[in-house]
Amino acid sequence: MSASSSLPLNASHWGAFRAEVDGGRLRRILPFEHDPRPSRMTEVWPEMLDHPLRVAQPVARKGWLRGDKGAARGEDSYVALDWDEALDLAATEIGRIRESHGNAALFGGSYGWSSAGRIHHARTLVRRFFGAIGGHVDQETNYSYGAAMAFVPRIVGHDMIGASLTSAASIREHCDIFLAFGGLPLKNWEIQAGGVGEHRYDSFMAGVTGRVRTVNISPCREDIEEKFGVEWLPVRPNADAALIMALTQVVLAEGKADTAFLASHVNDAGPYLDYLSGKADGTPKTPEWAAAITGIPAGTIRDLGRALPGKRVMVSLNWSLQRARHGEQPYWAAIALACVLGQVGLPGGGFAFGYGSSNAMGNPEYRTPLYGLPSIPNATGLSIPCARVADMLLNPGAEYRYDGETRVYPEVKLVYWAGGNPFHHHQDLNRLREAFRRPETVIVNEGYWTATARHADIVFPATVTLERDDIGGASRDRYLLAMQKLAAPHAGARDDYDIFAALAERLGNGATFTEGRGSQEWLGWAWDKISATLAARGVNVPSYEEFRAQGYLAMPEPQETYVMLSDFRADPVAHPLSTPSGRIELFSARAAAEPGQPGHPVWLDPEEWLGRATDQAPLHLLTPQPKRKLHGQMDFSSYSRAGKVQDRELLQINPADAEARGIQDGDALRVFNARGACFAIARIDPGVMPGVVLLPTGATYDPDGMTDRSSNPNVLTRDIGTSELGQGCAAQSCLVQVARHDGPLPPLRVTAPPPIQAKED
Ligand SMILES: Nc1nc2c(c(=O)[nH]1)N[C@H]1C(S)=C(S)[C@@H](COP(=O)(O)OP(=O)(O)OC[C@H]3O[C@@H](n4cnc5c(=O)[nH]c(N)nc54)[C@H](O)[C@@H]3O)O[C@H]1N2
Ligand SMILES: Nc1nc2c(c(=O)[nH]1)N[C@H]1C(S)=C(S)[C@@H](COP(=O)(O)OP(=O)(O)OC[C@H]3O[C@@H](n4cnc5c(=O)[nH]c(N)nc54)[C@H](O)[C@@H]3O)O[C@H]1N2
Ligand SMILES: [Mo]
Repeated sequence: MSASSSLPLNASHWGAFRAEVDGGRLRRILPFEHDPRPSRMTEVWPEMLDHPLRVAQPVARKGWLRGDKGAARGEDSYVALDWDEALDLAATEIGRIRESHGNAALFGGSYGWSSAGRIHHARTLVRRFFGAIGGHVDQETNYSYGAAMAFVPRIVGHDMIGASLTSAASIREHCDIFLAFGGLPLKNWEIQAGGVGEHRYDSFMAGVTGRVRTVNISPCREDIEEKFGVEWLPVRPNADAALIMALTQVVLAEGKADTAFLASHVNDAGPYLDYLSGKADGTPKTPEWAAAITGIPAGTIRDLGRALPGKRVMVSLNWSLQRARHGEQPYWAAIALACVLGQVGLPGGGFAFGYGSSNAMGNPEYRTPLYGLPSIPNATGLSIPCARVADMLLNPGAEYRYDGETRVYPEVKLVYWAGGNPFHHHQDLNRLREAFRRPETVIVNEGYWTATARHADIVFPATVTLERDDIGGASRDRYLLAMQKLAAPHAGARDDYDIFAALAERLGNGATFTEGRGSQEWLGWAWDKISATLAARGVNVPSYEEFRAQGYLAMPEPQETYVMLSDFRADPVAHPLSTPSGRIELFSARAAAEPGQPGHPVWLDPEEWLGRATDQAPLHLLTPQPKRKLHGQMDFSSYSRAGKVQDRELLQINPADAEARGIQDGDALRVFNARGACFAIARIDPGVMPGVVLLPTGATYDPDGMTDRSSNPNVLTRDIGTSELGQGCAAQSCLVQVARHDGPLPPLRVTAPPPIQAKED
């Protein structure tokens, strides 16, 4: 036992940790004693608890109080309110809109990563609140893998996304060739939704590299560090579907397809095989065809395709590949390649989505029991695919296609966000800003003055996880985590739970929301359910007090090495998939019903990619997840800032592209296209393929007209769904220009809260 193990524990999506608390103040963060690779991101908590950007008291926007109908949202100053005044104001406004327009005018989808603890999970609470008061417009799917989440279940059934991937142990033992589309970046394994007890990147990589031939197929070499000895195959962004199709075509042309598997487990491979051979459209999808699209020499593609048959092959795609126009297609093509090779359901082989996207992928299922507050059914039945939020606000009443249906955007009058930051996460922020001026009222619960809080009419100051007791964990992580309150709430901050309970009470639905419990009682309720679940599995469960004193409960180590779809492979009749045919659909009638979709995997032009580069926008911008933070969270911590220069993020650019623009390493840059502009600092990197630049997400949007004074790449990205099939976020399809910025960089405004007046006279 290490000395720190007697200290109180808490957890975030980037890791569990222990804390030294002295005289009511948080002094220091120490790593969780069982974490083999603790994230440095946890260390910033002491400075973030009382950071100048904390929201200190409830406020209302001045212009809104005067009835400006949203005109000054994002530019205004605020008036401080006391809690009762603010709660009355918000409840009256929600009640007024509910009365005059109905619950379908209330938007409470509130997409975002909230906190790790389950009981105080803000997004769960905002949805429960709206459930209690009669319903709202919700958001479905997610930004991470929204296109796949909607579409892949139609092709291979449920649970193939994000859930149980073939275990790392199975790859270690059986895999010969691991095709890593988008790489296996270390930075992504810092994070796991719900809290991380163990960062297991090192043990995962030890199994996936070395004996196994691993190919990093990505525009960016550092997606797998060179020390792992992997091959790097640079590919043009958004071109992966074409590469996968050509690999499949090589296998077919060589007569090496597993025709028995196609006959027994696949629904109608015929149309796709005819497309690959060229029988359908006159264009065989050969390596030569793909070379022109992917930028990879035909010989390299042919050699790789010839190497696959007879080997155990894992076709692994990161989530980033489907956050692009027609992002459904590389996933579908990968499933098809695994079928043609006959690898689906074999140990260490098949297809998988997300090994490189989050910690613990390929871990066994610990089935860590976790309970958030139960949801209350949404009486309106309305929801939008989450990434269509600006479309909804800008086009009330408009029809759109999604997942085989025609839907209509509702007419939203009030937006409530708690636990998310759309001015971080959404594409084309100048358009979102326009959209956010449409509703009559915007209410936000936040711990910090984020760009979203700055676009709200009423802001409630929320506590952060370290100011609350809670329970966290994730089903692929060994530890159930007892999160302990380490500090008193900052200034006037309150728990989201208490804010929603008070609003529900004022709206006459208090008992429905609380069921007579406070958050501590809900914690007891959750523990009872956890204990019962574990006891039923024969686990020796400690008392709640013992659990909290230890800080965690280790789940029993599962024995099995899991192989995705092994049941289905063994007996497709006894274990059919939840697809229309019960088999893997390489032809889908649902897909074929949409315009431009032939019903099988297809290469479709993403409109903004290197194949359509222009003089105005010649570079493909990729916007990966940031290394030193989770999205926009902790953007102003010292750790995040240490990765920036002049408070701007680094843009990775190939030496040839830099030279053509007279750019030297460390130069200030302007990054721009027709939608907007932002600033960055040049990092010249021969490990980025020519024509591609990378600027991570996460910088706090600081608008000055169409320009972001900071480095938020979402002023540049296009706000369009992946396609009618999935309507996911398509951020990775974006063309830009980059130029040296010789003058001084504009001072940032978002390093301090907006102007707040003590009280309206
Ligand atoms: N260009 C581009 N854009 C992208 C992506 C991309 O690849 N490229 N990726 C997308 C993806 S995958 C994602 S998941 C999204 C992430 O987008 P978000 O999840 O919206 O981003 P976060 O910064 O994590 O926002 C969470 C917010 O919740 C707040 N919060 C934390 N705890 C609490 C709490 O207890 N109560 C309350 N009220 N608030 C709390 C935090 O302060 C923070 O502001 O971004 C998407 N955007
Ligand atoms: N440190 C840190 N880790 C995180 C997060 C964070 O904010 N910070 N966020 C978490 C969340 S919410 C999510 S959803 C996951 C996201 O996980 P991913 O979507 O996998 O992450 P990204 O960083 O967007 O992309 C990974 C790599 O894919 C490559 N790539 C991009 N486009 C293409 C393409 O068209 N083809 C190919 N072959 N490669 C491409 C890029 O070089 C990039 O570095 O990350 C999680 N992990
Ligand atoms: Mo995500």
